[in-house]
Amino acid sequence: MRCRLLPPLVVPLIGCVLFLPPAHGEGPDPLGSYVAPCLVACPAGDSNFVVITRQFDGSPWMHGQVTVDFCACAGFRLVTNRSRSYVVMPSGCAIARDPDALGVSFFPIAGGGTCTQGEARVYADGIPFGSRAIASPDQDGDWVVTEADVALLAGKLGRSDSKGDFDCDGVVSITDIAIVRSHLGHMGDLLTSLRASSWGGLKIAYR
Ligand SMILES: [Ca+2]
Ligand SMILES: [Ca+2]
Ligand SMILES: [Zn+2]
Repeated sequence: MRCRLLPPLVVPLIGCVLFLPPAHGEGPDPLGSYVAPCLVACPAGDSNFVVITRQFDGSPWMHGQVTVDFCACAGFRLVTNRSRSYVVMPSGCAIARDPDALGVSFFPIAGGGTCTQGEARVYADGIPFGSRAIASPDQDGDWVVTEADVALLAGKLGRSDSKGDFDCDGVVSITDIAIVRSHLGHMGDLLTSLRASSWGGLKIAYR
């Protein structure tokens, strides 16, 4: 309506564009957004990985999906036995969700195992937002956190192995061991855990 008040020759030049509402499709800004430095994934899904997406003007971005992609990490497996606050993509190795009104995406990632190589890759609207090493208290990937996982981590003490660095201080320390111990007994679910275990592990479970 306000366009009609302008001289006819001026309208095509400056157009009604001036009066359009601000485009909310400005897009997510990788540099102005936040991706948590640590990615911890327990089979029980009790550790939150957070991504906060903002547009280039600093306002929250929530106009598309945020994705965490584990497909480059063959040793890590998502637990997909029940619904969570994110959806598992058809590939089975990536998860996604819509940010909330403040641009915040919480991912209580349920999974186990470690990467022999590769990291989790984060995207917003398909735009790369960086990658993160995966640290799972389930170090051996059988979807149960046991003393065997603690023993594996103990073998990494003093190393800069990001797969065993749960507090992101750059080294595997007794603090990381304590964090894994706090997850002892956590599992995806009993049936999937038993299926993932070797037959020997199965016999031990029923002993
Ligand atoms: Ca385990
Ligand atoms: Ca550490
Ligand atoms: Zn846990």
